[in-house]
Amino acid sequence: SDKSLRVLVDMDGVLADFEGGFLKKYRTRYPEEPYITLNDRRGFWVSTQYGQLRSDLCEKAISIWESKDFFMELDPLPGGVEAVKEMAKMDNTEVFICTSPIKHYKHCPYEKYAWIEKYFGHDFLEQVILTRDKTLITGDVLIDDKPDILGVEPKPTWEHVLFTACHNKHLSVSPSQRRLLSWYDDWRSILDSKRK
Ligand code: BVP
Repeated sequence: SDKSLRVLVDMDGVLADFEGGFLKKYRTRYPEEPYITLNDRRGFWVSTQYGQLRSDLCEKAISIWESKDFFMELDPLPGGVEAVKEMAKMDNTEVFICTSPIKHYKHCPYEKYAWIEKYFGHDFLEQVILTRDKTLITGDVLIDDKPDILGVEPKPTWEHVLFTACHNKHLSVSPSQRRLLSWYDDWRSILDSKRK
């Protein structure tokens, strides 16, 4: 039991309130356009559901998270920063924030680093992994709100624990998939169950 546990924690929808930040800025920028309440969100991709509402709303949605200051100004989700800080202080526990930047790279990667520095401090930037393919990253657990995490590696090393979000709360996931309902749920037990 002296082997380190490596925990990968997603950022958008797990630590940073992407959905809430999106809806607020979308409604401010497009006050006359229809929108989807957080309660009515279904499916991981915001752009897809807006495109289904009306085809031109897909690009309007994308314009929101491609704008300067979108990622920087996201609020932290309740309990997340505290949980990750506590996790990082535990014996035999490595924590990495593992997040996929958008391909419109003008602001997003910079602002993700700035957000992590703001809430965790400069030294925590050592723990940041930006990747578009999380299956390539080795770890014991990945806490992520995206239901399907796919990539080039067919057998990732991590167990994906689904973090509950507005878009996935109605999904019936496979019985083998574990959920973390929020950061006030028992993440310590999930970690303990993976320790060797
Ligand atoms: O950078 C985030 C936002 C973006 O995809 C990334 C998801 O990263 P992870 O949470 O998986 O690390 N994003 C993009 C779109 C549409 C693009 Br077109 C979207 O609808 N939702 C979304 O989160």
